[in-house]
Amino acid sequence: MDENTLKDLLKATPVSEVRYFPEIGSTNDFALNWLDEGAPDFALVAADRQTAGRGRMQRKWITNPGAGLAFSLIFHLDPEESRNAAMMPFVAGAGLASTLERLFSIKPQIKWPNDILIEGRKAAGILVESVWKDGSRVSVVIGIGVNITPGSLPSTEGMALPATCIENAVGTTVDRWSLMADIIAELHSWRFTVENQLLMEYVNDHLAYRGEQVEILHNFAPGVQGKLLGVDRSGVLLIETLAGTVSIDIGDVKLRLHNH
Ligand code: BT5
Repeated sequence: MDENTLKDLLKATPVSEVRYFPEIGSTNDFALNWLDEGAPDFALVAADRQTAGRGRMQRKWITNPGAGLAFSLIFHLDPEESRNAAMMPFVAGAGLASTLERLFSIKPQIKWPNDILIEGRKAAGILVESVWKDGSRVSVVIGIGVNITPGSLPSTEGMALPATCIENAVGTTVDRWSLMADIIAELHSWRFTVENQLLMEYVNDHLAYRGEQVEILHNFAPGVQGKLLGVDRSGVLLIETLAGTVSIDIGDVKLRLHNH
């Protein structure tokens, strides 16, 4: 892949500008710097390989060369989007899940707040980072990593969830760059649903562990346990506990199935 070919491939999408790198530290880091230097709305940074790919809370995201997708989209937020910025991980999650659902007739799951699972295995991760000005969020960088070929799978050491890749999950070869163009186009349409019911309904319909007993860990300490009810319109997770319904904010929390 090279930048001009990628630009051609993305012509039919609303992407405004493209930066492509055969190798980069992290596409999110580049996008955050580019924002500082005036990157336009819906600009894209993509790479074949990341050497310092990031997850949430200082975790690492592995992007092996020739095997996956690693890209970041820049959104300048209007006031309505700024108010609903907590929904941005779900805009990305819905964009990913609905594209995979349409192209491959599978039903991916959105694991709150930022993973895409196929049959319980992690196929993609999302990292949304915000830029604030005068107390409000003015832009976000939406980073997306997707495992495409078996070569994208990281070693299992220290993994919280088993991983999978799209090719193993659907049983065919996949053209990763045209898949990226499809995901971007779909994500763009979900962007306009941040304030309506549609996005929340889609997320709840695809929510992993819904109705199951889960545990929320805060800074790895045992925390809230209960039945996962769903996500509300502000992106908050609702858990039914013995003491009533508890709302969980994105923050530094981790969701896992409760195995007792
Ligand atoms: C995420 O974090 O899942 C968000 C990943 C976002 C990656 C994209 S790639 C483009 C952009 N640029 C970046 O630098 N980042 C974004 P989290 O929920 O914290 O999960 C991280 C955990 O997922 C790690 O601790 C591993 O256990 C696991 N992991 C790492 N690489 C993986 C992979 N390729 N496939 C499946 N699991 C992986």
